Amino acid sequence: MAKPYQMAQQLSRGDTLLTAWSSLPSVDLVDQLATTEFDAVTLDMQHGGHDEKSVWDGLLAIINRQKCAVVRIPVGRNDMASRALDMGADAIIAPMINSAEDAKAFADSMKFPPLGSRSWGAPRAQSLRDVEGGNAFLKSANKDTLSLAMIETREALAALDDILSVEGIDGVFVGPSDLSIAWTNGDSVDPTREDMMEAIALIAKKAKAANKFAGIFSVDPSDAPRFTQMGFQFIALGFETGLISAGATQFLAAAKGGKETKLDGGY
Ligand code: 3PY
Ligand code: MG
Repeated sequence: MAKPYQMAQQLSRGDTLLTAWSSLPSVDLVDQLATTEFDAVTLDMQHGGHDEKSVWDGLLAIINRQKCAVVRIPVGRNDMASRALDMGADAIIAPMINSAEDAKAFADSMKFPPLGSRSWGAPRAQSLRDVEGGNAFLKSANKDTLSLAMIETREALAALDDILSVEGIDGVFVGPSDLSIAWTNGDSVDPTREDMMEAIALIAKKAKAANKFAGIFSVDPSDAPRFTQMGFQFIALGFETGLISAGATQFLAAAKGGKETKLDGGY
């Protein structure tokens, strides 16, 4: 079943989208994530186990469930950014974008001419997105699909204005774990550090001023409302392992009589 591109429109009208983060390259798990109330599923090729085949299969599953489909590519793999768009993704997250040059190279692979040099050939995306004819696809693809540049180093913070001014970059996505390592000069990884929050809020503020979107990985899900307040509209919440163990903890607590919540085991 097809699903038209909608993510860009949803963000433009001010919606907040919560995404599950898929690390395990199993199409059944991806499909399960897409059946939950998450608005999107993000397939992680940087640190997760996803490869081209699991992204190909996973995107189909997510789109069939009428959810937004996002891929995080490995560092510098702009060829994979174009390929994941050809496979049907709504948005691509590129890690470690540390300069305007990094941002330009990423944007170039994401957008058709004259904005970039994305190469033509997306019959699968066209069919999954129900776009009639190549010219209609060509006309709308650059605005329908989103390039999100990760801000997660001191260099990226210093170059933020330049990164945001690159045409073809639709938004930024904060990686708080790497940012915390940079923040502490390699001393610790602590993505929820209070002393980074002002800098993180400034990223969302600058993105908005530049008319671009802001997203973030919210390692502690209870921080999500705070990030929304700051202006982040695309918030990643967690991977399968965390979701499975949180679910197991809740089920076991209920089984041991500790919870009144009615849980459904799916049978
Ligand atoms: C980070 O926090 O560094 C990330 O890349 C989030 O996935
Ligand atoms: Mg990172």
